[in-house]
Amino acid sequence: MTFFRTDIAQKILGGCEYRPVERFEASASVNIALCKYWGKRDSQLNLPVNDSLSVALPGKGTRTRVTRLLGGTKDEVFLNERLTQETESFYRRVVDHLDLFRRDAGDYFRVDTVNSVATAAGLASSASGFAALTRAMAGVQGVSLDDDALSILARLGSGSACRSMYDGFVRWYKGGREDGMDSFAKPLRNVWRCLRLGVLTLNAAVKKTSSREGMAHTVETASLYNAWPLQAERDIVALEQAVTTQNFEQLGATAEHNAMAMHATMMASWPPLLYWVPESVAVMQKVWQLREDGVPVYFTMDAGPNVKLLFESRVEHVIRQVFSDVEVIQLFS
Ligand code: 2P0
Repeated sequence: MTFFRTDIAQKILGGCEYRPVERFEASASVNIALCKYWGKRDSQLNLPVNDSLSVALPGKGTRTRVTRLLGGTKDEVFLNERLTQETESFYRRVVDHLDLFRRDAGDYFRVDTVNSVATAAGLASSASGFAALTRAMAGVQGVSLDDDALSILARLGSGSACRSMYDGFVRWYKGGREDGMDSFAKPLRNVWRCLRLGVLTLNAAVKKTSSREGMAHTVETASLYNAWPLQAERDIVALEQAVTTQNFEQLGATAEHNAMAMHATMMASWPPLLYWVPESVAVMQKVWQLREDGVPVYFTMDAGPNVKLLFESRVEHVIRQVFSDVEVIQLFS
């Protein structure tokens, strides 16, 4: 049976009581996956092929305010204070998400969304964006939903958004049901105070191939893709164990290996897909040299050219010396 996004929204919201308010504001943090989501078993519902595990970046993300437009004739969507046009894919995706929550066809909204990270530069602004929008829409419609339901609704906007419903370490369970009602994220609750993530923004331009297109292309054309879910399965076990035992080497090595395997899979598609720029490779080589020199630092990379470093506070001074423009984020306060 084929399910549409609206069917799932109906399943979740159908029985809810609505207590609409005029305006609601919500925020959500960006998340960086240590075991990546790459490939869907259902592209309509954003159901993944594999489980993934991420960590949230506190203070980096999206703040979204939704205001009910009285007597409006269409939705208005502002991104970083700019009114987006109906022809833009950003506008379309936001309006499609509003449709999930709209009770009457005449319900229109103004959405003001502000990102504190570069949009579409591989820093996962769509994850925090759809997580914040989901919270704001549930708020403005006055529906009370449990955490799993909110995570599912966020996933319908963008897969990785289901992980941005929580802070800290988060695991997205792929689920097995066709309707995806068992595919949502759960927080791990472990705290790792000395863990740091360093963001190296090498190129903040909008990427040519979106993650959505990139993962579909990889699944369709890369014969190496068959190996990916097996690697992800192994990595997620190792990562959960590393988080529980606070084994940094295990966490870093598993995350870096996972990112490299994802990128190798993309490169094996045809036409090839490569998100790196020469500077990305230069950073990787510096990281490998640092490790040879005895500095425990690892990296991960998403669907973009920017590199994120993983290290602990005791080597922060070395990392800042080697990468003078690194932005260091304390993951747990
Ligand atoms: C991740 N990425 O796990 C992986 C690693 C990018 C590389 O999740 O089509 O924007 O909206 O479900 O969530 C980016 O994919 O894709 C992503 P859709 P999404 O963080």
